[in-house]
Amino acid sequence: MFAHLIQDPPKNFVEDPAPPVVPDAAGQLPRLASTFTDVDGLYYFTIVVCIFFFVLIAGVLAYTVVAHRRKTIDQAPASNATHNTPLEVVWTVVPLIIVMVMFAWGFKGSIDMTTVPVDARWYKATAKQWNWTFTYPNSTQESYGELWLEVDKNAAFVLESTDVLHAFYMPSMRVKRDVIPGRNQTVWFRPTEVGVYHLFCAEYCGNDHSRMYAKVNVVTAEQYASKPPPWVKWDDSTPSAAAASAEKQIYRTLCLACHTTNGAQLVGPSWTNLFVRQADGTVVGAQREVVVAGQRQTITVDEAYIAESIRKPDAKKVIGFENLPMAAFALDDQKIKGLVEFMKTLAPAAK
Ligand code: HEC
Ligand SMILES: [Cu+2]
Repeated sequence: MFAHLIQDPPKNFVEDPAPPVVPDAAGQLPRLASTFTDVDGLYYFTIVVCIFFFVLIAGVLAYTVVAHRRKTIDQAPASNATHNTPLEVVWTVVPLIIVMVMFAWGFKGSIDMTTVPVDARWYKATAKQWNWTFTYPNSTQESYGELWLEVDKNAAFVLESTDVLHAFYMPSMRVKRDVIPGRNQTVWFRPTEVGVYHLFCAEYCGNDHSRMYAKVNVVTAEQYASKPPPWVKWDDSTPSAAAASAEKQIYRTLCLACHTTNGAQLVGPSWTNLFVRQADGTVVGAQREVVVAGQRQTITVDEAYIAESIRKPDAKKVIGFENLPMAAFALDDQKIKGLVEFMKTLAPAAK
């Protein structure tokens, strides 16, 4: 009866995430790289204090209930004491001291995390529903949904939100900081091990909050200097595969909620049949049935059609999807070219 309401979740919303992180014996995510060792110390201190007092208080309580219970119906109370001042002072002052230790420890940690060392490289992380964009130091180059950092170099972030509250959360680095619209928050850390790490949004920010994911690559100095593809600016002499791989980031973060790369249909058509690979290996545009101002037309897919579909989605609506929405995206020519190269890599062989 409700079958029509059940939809398969998009299967490829994160095409290529970082490898899963296995919690350690204490159920904690392993601390893979961080300058902030205090976070774990305070966590374990708090857990030990909680367990100690739970056992102590529950033990005394259980013992008293059993040992001092009324054994006959007419047994008189053994004591009429209403309070005990020394005991009350002890159970107020001791927890106060413990809580002040936790406060001081946590406060120091939060100050450390936001006091950026002078030699840090500054990145900008822009959060919006529901993706992350990164801008690199002294550069206008951006990457989407994926970030590159150099190992053993302090990385500082200006955190910017263009819409609602988000939070920048990297469990392996032991950092979490709210991203607040209209206010520039900062956070920093030093990645100390080469690897691939997760970055999550940790502040509920709407429908696709759980998909607000970015992959963080911590690479060696040589790899960082060579500027990995999605980060470097490319030009017409760049091999098409490199251009495709550069702008695939856009697909991963902006388009995959509605378009798949495996033929499955979500809100919009899959991208697998936009181009066709011919027997000689050349890739040509496929035929497309569209509605233009109420008229049915057959067109051949080319870069201009793709650009128009992105910048003015309502100009030509694909048959079968006439009533489905796509928001316009203001992407520049270079990004659209890269996306076209990426779409071409999905072309099936001609029959
Ligand atoms: C909210 C869902 C949604 C998102 C997000 C979305 N699209 Fe679309 N897209 C659609 C729908 C629906 C259509 C079909 C109707 C039409 O032609 O406008 C479509 C059509 C297209 C077409 C024409 C496809 C064809 O088969 O002829 C292209 C190209 C396209 N989108 C590119 C993109 C790109 C690039 C992005 C990311 C920057 C994107 N879309 C993000 C929903 C979406
Ligand atoms: Cu968010």
